[in-house]
Amino acid sequence: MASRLCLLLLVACIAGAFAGDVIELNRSQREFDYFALSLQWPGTYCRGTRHCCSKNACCRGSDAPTQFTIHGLWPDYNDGSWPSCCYRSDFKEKEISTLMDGLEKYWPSLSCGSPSSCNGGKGSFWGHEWEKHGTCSSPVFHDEYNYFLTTLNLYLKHNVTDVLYQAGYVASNSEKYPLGGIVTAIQNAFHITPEVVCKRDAIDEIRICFYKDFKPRDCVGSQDLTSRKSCPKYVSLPEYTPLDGEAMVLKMPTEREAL
Ligand code: U2P
Repeated sequence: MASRLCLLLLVACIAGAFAGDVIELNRSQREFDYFALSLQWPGTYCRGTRHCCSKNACCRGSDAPTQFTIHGLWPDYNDGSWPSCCYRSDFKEKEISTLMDGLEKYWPSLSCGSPSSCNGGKGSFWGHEWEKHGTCSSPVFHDEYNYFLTTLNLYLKHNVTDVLYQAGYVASNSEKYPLGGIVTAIQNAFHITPEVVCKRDAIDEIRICFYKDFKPRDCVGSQDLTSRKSCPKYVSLPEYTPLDGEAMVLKMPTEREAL
């Protein structure tokens, strides 16, 4: 009787795994504590663009993004670490096909690279974010659609670019702004302290954080201005000048290369 029960359970588990395409990857990771919505500044990121390809939003010429775009919604721990690749759930772009317009606009890849997926392959930026971070957002999210939809809504509700703009912090290749002023503008708008990440003196990312019910909260890396790892006291928000048309055409993969 007992062995029959064991067999039934095993069959049920295998059937479940194949039906949902979900296989437990790393059971040892405990439930996360909070979410960080990580936003990247295209002006800083795109300056590193040396060649172009169709998936890189830095290469959209005059349509290249000029606002913070989404890097990811990351489940994090209060000790500054984070879980990753929590179970196997291979990214399926068709599950989020109805969100494509918003994703292309607000959550584009800013590179031509193919980031690694959790099972060792290479994939899209969205696939990387879902598999590495989205799978660790349980029990809040269990599927791609809700993870991406909620992230887009959170982003649209917390317009960091506009908050900085209203405070006079606009993209510029000549101005330097006090880091404290940028942090204060965000504190005033959302009543929380963000985390700011820089590449040399240029703002690279701003992260705003949320409890599991999406009420805003301080980020863990935000407590002490002087320990804000990578940023100096005065920072820039660089403008990005898209590569010229010739550079783009020359470096675009041919149809054959793209196959
Ligand atoms: O900061 C460098 C990379 O580390 C990952 N990261 C950082 C902070 C955090 O709270 N969670 C997290 O995952 C990011 O990796 P990615 O998602 O890009 O693979 C971040 O880029």
